[in-house]
Amino acid sequence: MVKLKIEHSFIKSLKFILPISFILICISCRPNDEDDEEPPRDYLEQSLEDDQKLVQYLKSHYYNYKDFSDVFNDDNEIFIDTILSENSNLKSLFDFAVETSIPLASNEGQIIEHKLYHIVVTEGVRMEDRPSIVDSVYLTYKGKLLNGNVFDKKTNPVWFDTANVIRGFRYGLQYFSPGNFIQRENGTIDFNQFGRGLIFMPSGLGYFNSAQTNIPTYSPLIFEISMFTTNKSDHDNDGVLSIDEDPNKDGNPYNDDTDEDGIINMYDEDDDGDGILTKDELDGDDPDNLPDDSNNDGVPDYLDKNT
Ligand SMILES: [Ca+2]
Ligand SMILES: [Ca+2]
Ligand SMILES: [Ca+2]
Ligand SMILES: [Ca+2]
Repeated sequence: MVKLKIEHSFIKSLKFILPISFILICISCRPNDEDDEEPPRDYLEQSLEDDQKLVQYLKSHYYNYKDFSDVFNDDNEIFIDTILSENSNLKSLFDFAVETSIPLASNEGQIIEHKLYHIVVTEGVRMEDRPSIVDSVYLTYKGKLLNGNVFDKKTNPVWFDTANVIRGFRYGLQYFSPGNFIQRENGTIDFNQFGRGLIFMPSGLGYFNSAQTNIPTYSPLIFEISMFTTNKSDHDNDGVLSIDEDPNKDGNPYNDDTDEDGIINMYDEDDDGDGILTKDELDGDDPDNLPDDSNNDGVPDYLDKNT
């Protein structure tokens, strides 16, 4: 089952985040409004309009699911086509799609739910290594518009830090499991039994009003992905994994800033702002791999200004 050969150097750098394709780079940072620019459309209205388009697309298209029915076939291409009267017996994408709701705050602070759809075409074997919304992933992908135009494609795998990609990609990737890999004597890496599938997102989880090369404003996006491997991130190297830098325990490390200095905990080397670095406060005198809590108040020292 040798399906993909990767140069040795790629795997040696598993711990590093290598090239990041420009197209998926952070979009939460919108360009400054310029005088001749139209004000952005209403988030809620746009999310509803996009969802209508997505559902219509999902119901009127199918993918070649029969080619993936029993065994791992890492070589098969996923293709999507229109359901016509002569093949109306086929199941549509909508029959397979799993819907999730992603809350997004508008500029006015209003929370707007955006519907994201995904289809796991092939379940990867390392389900325990699915990426969280702050981890790094090593994958190939193809990005398309609803009209079928491909706007970006990576046929050789690339590393992405999911903290730096469009939200639809960040939230969609967490459903895909990586596979196995073996390193051959000649240095190449063979990946097999990896997760593959499709992600469908409204423009609010993509680029919204910010046009990109080959992506018009307000475009819902489709991604086809293969998930080869993942790496758990600790962005600030403080010994606490980024996904665990979530003291309010809502599963989202992007909204936790214990010392309220404007730097979220996952990037903050001193989470409680007491002048002692988290890595020095985490598990000090008597290391037991559990965070110290010297005053036993349930708040670990590194998050506790009083210790
Ligand atoms: Ca950390
Ligand atoms: Ca949180
Ligand atoms: Ca902070
Ligand atoms: Ca501290």
